[in-house]
Amino acid sequence: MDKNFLTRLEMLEKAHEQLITRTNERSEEDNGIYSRYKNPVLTNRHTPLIWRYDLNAASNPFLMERIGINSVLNAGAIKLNGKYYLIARVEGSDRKSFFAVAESDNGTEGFRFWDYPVLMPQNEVEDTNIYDMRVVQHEDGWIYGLFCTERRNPAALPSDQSSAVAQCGIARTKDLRQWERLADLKTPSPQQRNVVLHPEFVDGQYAFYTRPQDGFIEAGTGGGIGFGLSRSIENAVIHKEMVIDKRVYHTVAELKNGLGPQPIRTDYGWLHLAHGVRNTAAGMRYVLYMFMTDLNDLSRVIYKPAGYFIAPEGEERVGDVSNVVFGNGWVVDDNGRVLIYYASSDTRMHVAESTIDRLVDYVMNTPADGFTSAASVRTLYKMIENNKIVQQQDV
Ligand code: M1P
Repeated sequence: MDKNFLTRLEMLEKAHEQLITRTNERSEEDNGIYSRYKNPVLTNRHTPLIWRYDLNAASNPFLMERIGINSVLNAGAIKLNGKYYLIARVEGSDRKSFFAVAESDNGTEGFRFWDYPVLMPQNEVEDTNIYDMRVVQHEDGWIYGLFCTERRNPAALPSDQSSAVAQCGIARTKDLRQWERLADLKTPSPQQRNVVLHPEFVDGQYAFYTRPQDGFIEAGTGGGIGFGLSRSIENAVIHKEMVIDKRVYHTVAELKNGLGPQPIRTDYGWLHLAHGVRNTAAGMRYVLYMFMTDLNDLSRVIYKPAGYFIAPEGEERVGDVSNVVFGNGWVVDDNGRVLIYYASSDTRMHVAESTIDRLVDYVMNTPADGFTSAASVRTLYKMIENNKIVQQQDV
């Protein structure tokens, strides 16, 4: 075998191994609510060399990358038998996304992709693109993956090659390796994205969080985080969809929003992580926010802090679609630690760490949005006045 080929192969393997095995530290800057980890947990360079390079010196003498991977983003997350799994959206340089499982022992570093990505079974109408899986361990015993399936709009004129229809695809598995594809979710809305399955039955039915939308990009008259029930999961149909967290003018979610991962049950209510989108002169800005719903009435929001929980910071601000953070996976450990996985700028995956106690405190005790500048200043006044009293008591 050619010496240059071998030298290059060794160099590639060494660099790849170094990237995967590097340690990840928690950042010292923290707001008391969560701490970010310094390094991304997954990037396009974490994908296996055997996906990207033909390692045969005869057919690839220059050891070129034959299949480009553009980005690794918007991963669902689950902990099984003590291991942490990210079911990432991997996007090739051909713009097609697919799912691939990466595994870690501690959830903050060492994520390694399995050799084969998920070969998602197809329904009668093939998906053109699939992305953003929410992984839910349901009380019925299955692990479900709900994801966006996108196809070209059949009504689009030949001159329009970007108009698409987004719907919710559903698949289930026991081991993250073999997936059984079920029928796409049917709802009253023309399009759906960001659909999440609730982990428990509600009134004996499967409960879904939805994001109704009129068009592919714009929520239109739709939008808001919806909620609906279906008797069946094999042929899931929601007849009645109600919006439980709507879009509101001049908030972080005025343009659109969508639920992130499956909610977490706490003693006080269900904790939710979602993304909110606003428009700016520089394009859309995606941030993460949180809220809590009632334990008995899932459609009732009982706490919602004003503003964002995580916004793009530093290097996170720049990427394929800049000024975006998007989170659709989190994991709760037995000791109450919560690992929040989020993607930045549609390019790479990060992790932040918190606890159930901190998140509950944040959601229940952070002031709610007053929807005007004056209301925000009144909230500030209350904080300042209370702090003056505390400071006087301390003297
Ligand atoms: O580019 C930002 C995000 O845009 C879409 O999210 P939403 O449907 O809420 O607008 C999705 O394509 C998502 O994958 C992407 O990260």
